[in-house]
Amino acid sequence: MAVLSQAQIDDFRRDGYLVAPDAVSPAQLAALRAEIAAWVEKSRAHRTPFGPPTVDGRPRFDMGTEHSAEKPALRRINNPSDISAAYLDVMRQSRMTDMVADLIGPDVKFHHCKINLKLTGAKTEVLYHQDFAYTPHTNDDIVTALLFLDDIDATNGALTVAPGSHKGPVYSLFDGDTFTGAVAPSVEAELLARSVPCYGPAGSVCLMHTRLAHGSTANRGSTARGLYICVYTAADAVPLARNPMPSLHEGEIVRGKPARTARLTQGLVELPQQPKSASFFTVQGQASATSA
Ligand SMILES: O=C(O)CCC(=O)C(=O)O
Repeated sequence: MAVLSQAQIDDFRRDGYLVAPDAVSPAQLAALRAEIAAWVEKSRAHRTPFGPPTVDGRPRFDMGTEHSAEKPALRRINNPSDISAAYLDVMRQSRMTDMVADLIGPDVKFHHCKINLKLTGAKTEVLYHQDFAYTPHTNDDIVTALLFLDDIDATNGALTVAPGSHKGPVYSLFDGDTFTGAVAPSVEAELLARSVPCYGPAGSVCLMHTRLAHGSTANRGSTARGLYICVYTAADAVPLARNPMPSLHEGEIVRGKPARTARLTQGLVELPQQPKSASFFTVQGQASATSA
């Protein structure tokens, strides 16, 4: 049964994104937020990124350099659906998943997920990029669903997006031979000039086309900003690069059935470099906490 209206689907196709309210039930939202609170508490005992490790052996929890026991700066949890029943449930079984199926279904496959947290005082920012350049596939029927774990407004580091950029080029994330994980500064300036912010109450979701250019600034407000970010693809979109964040549930069909064929879109894609660190923030030049 369709959850999104035709007008919302048309908006997504035109703009490359859509913000919709009530993507999870109040009980689901409360369970997600309770996990976050517990993980933030746990991070106080750690000086450097920590486990339980991800499928490929990297730390699951990453903190910014400003992290301390008194003022935690936990900024990333990799594939929370691998370690939390609440996050797994929302990934598989929520209005958010139904909305994604309305956009790229009926057959939908899970790729990976993560939480990006900006606690108050956190310096974390996200430089402009398109997700497709990190996760190229045989076609671009791919949606990044960014679920708001907190109320997001003009003060706390909202996501900003460049409407319509999903119909333009896929920008390089390289500076010469160096993988920077971000578009060139001149491209970012041009994208920022035509960007709009995505605000909304906790429980809303921003559904973003994989080629939409986006980023976000640091949290300068007095409330935390958390996003639960799930990447879903059409079942017949097949990865052209190793998953930057492999998950126990990678490839799981969350709606419909598996594909027998891969659908190919013509074109050239630049292949990303795979991160070795706990999160892409380090690739974008923002070091993790150290014990020094
Ligand atoms: O955390 C954010 O503001 C943006 C997240 C994002 O761009 C990403 O993880 O690809």
